[in-house]
Amino acid sequence: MKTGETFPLLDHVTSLVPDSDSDSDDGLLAVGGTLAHSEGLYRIALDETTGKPAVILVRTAGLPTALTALKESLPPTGTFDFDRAGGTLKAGWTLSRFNARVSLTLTFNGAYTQTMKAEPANGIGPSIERKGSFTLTRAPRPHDFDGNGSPDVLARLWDGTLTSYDVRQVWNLDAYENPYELPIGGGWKAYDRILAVGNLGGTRDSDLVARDKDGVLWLYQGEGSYTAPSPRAPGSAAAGASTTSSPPDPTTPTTDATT
Ligand SMILES: [Ca+2]
Ligand SMILES: [Ca+2]
Repeated sequence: MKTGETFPLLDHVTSLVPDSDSDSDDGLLAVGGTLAHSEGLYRIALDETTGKPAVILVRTAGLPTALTALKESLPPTGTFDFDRAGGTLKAGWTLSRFNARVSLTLTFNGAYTQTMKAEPANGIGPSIERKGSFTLTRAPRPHDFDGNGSPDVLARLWDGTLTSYDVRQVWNLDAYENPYELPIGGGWKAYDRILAVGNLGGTRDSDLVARDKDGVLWLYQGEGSYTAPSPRAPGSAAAGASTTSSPPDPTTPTTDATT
């Protein structure tokens, strides 16, 4: 008899064979799973009481059908001491099955916000998602102007833009890759010398000193962030030079500075 009705029995099936032990001819044995009862061997047969097909778990495989995190090592929360951790940050999952798409998204906006997500590739069951935020601390490194732990090379472009190249990134480039340029800011034509002098004080990060056309030295405090050293209007002069309240007008550079 066919009624055209459909009955949800299993959420997925990997194999299906006739059930030789069944009293009727239409019993089936299925390997598959339900979100409610996990992976295993199921018997599908007509329920004598209701007259409708029903599914009974014969033997469980001990694994959930829903994507499940069996073990997890999440990114840190709060403050994370990058030096103490040996300069690595690990995050990982042991999932209940392979067919999953896993992603870890880190967003930096002063602090790091992380979203770790695992989606079932077969569409069965919900995704797993973990969210958190943390800040990284690390002792400053020499010539590390963006605070990522490796030294940087600064270059002044023809238009007076100061830009930074990270040595670690350059070092690991393949032949067909270009180095990543981190623009710091414009107006650096005003100086005929730009020197990475190490940490002169103030901030704990390495600083820059630039000399303008009048011989005035300008101190740029390193800030150890991805936008540093900020080309703010120099407010401090170094080595006993005078102080002004606005940046000098750009002049033709006489020397390109790399440090
Ligand atoms: Ca760096
Ligand atoms: Ca400093």
